Amino acid sequence: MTSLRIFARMVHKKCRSPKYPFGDATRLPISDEEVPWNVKISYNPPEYESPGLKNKPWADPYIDDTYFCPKFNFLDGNVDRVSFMGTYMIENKRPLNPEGRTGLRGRGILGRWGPSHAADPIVTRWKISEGVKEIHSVTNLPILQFCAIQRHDCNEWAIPGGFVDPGENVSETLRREFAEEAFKLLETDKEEAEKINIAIADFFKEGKEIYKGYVDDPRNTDNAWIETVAMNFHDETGETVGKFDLKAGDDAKNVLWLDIDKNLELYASHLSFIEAVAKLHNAHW
Ligand code: RP5
Repeated sequence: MTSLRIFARMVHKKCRSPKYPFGDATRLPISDEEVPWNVKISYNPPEYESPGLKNKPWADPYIDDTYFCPKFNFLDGNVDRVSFMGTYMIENKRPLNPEGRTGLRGRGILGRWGPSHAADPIVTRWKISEGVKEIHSVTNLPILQFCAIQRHDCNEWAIPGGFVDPGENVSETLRREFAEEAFKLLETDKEEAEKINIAIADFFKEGKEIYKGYVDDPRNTDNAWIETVAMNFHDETGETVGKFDLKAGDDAKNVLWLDIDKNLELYASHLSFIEAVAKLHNAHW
């Protein structure tokens, strides 16, 4: 599995917007030039830790708890604390965001100190009109669609991704998240769920890795951030996964096949993954 190498390293922006998306935390404003840790500035940002993380089985303890001895930069039991971005620095027991300052200390709403690993299934099919691929009038290229969800927390449209459970294989996370968020499989009647499960299981065997690395997610902080593996699963005929009715699962408000276009506004850095997929299929962008 090798990712497409078209991603230029960008300064993170979505995780620097003044208001943290949860709680009442606000970030210290910093300029693009002040983001890298090696640029010396006087820096004293606020700290935020969501009170909801306390005693959650999927979350790390508070960083200063004496019994909490995480092995940052290593596989720590079944918790993966290795970053796709290389070895990250530790300062005052806290891991430092490999992409630099965000204007907020602490781990915010994220369960892990350091990297939280996610997986993003980009499921695509062609837009078909009257039995043929629809061609875009400006670019003269066929229009690709991807299965998108509308997030409950911010109403933005996104890839139906999710966090990798400790010890879980990424390919299992990709399939599980898609089934839960786009097909509401946990609540679908048994017979229909069985049909969908079989179709998805086969379909998810053939994927192309699009991206592996840091996500510019609004929940990131100086000490906690999201990384993902984004994979494309393409239904060329629209006859496998593309033919089932989509149904938004618990984590989603809505789900639909969204036409891919460079003017879409998507959550976090998801648009850059979608651009790579459009180019991979020589589709309209
Ligand atoms: C994003 O957060 C990742 O790319 C992934 O799509 C998502 C995982 O978080 P939840 O959707 O589970 O909140 O940055």
